[in-house]
Amino acid sequence: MTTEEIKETIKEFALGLGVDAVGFASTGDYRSERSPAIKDLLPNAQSMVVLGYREPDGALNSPIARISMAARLAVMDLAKRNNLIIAKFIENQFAAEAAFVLVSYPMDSQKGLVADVSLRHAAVAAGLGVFGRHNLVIHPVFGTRILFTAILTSLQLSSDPSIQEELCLQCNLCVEECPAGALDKEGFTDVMKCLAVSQPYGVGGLIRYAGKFLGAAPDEKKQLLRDPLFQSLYQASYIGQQYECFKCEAVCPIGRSGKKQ
Ligand code: B12
Repeated sequence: MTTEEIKETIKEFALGLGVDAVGFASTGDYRSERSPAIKDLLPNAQSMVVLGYREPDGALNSPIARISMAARLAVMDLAKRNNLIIAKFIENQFAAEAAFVLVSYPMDSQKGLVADVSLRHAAVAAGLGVFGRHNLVIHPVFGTRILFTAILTSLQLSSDPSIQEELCLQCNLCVEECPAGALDKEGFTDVMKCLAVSQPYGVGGLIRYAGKFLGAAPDEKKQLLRDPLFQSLYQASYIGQQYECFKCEAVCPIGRSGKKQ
């Protein structure tokens, strides 16, 4: 089989599992300054298969973050399962090694908010999109409403052609509608501002709650455990109900309607 045939075989297999977009990148074309080297993650890695999953319009158009989060959790589940199936397919069919990263977690706590693989840079390298004003990757069909995972493999596969067009409309809606004001400076997301609004029940919220709880009198402690805030923290850590904001994805007009496939 030629490498193009191998790519086509993997792509067809992945699309059959509910993946919406598939691209390939040679590790040499993946450039993410702050991320670890791919060789540190899988010494024999030569390329990566980048998988894109569209998030449903309805989920992102809902004013209730919980509804958006329901679709996010489903994408995360599907993507996790598919990563394993596709990695084993690659190993079995082509006698190669394959390992993968998930949508968000696990992450190295020592590195702060830098993941093992920057999936936006991987998607760009695999010809699946370009960065927009919101610092998210815009896919030509699905717009910003797409999430990525990646499978690293020892297969030597060439990169798909990169997208040359500017897909961002520079409409500035993402900047104007960001409730945290986290996108004011071009090419930079103010992470702390974004986190405060998008993940109020994340580790920061948990630390604040724990501090309050530890300093409380016994009666107050009972009340604090019945507080809806405790329920939200519990849901965030237990079922991964993390995000309370999807605004920069939701307001982006690209890929919002029309035929998807
Ligand atoms: C940690 C993390 C965050 C952190 C920090 C973000 C950050 N600065 O990187 C927080 C919590 C703030 C966050 C927020 C969000 N995230 Co997030 N996040 C991640 C995660 C897990 C790791 C990212 C990472 O390693 N960053 C560190 C390094 C790589 O970033 P960096 O080099 O500093 O690059 C930054 C800038 O320099 C700039 N940049 C870099 N190169 C270039 C090039 C150009 C041309 C431009 C214009 C900008 C630019 O963009 C980056 C953002 O600040 C990824 C998943 C993954 N494994 O990649 C998801 C991921 C980036 N998040 C995603 C999403 C959707 C979100 C949110 C919308 C929240 C939500 N509800 O889902 C917001 C969007 C915020 C925004 N508009 O920037 C998606 C993006 C999908 C897409 N289509 O692009 C990802 C890829 C998850 C996924 N698997 O699909 N996220």
